Amino acid sequence: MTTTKPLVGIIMGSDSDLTLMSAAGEMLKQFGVPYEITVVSAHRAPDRMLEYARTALSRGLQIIIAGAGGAAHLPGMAAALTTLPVIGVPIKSSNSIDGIDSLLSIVQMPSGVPVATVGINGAKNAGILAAEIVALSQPDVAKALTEYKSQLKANVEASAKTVSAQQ
Ligand code: RP5
Repeated sequence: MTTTKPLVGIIMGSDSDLTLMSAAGEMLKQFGVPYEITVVSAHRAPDRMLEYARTALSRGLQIIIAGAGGAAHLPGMAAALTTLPVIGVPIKSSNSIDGIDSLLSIVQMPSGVPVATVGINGAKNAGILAAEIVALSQPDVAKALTEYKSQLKANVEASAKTVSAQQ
């Protein structure tokens, strides 16, 4: 990496989301993508959310990953406030109905304001997707992703051999 300035901003509605959302940061770290991570609640601290989303582009961020549970408005509001791509992570938190409410709150955005939504608790995939976007302009990140995909393939081939050997 030639820069250590964060390129990806990971935000979440509560510190109770942190354990789950850390998986996004772990993937970004693995691929060498600098990121920042913080709590930005749409409902409990709307002014903080406005400030974060409105300044994200000028601060050098390229992507926002936003996770929230229940009435999960943070990703959609972030998308409304910036032209940066926003990846939404629906969280199955203590106040959510198996994460389905979070999923629908995030994925069912009005026309014109997209949020790229991963699966329920899909923070890991959100991190990979963000790295794939960064990789469009960062060859070293693209190389790390290629190696990761090769490892996935090798794992499947190893599993296939193990399963075949058990028959
Ligand atoms: C949402 O409410 C947060 O994203 C979290 O998933 C959920 C519960 O928050 P806490 O009551 O644990 O702070 O806004």
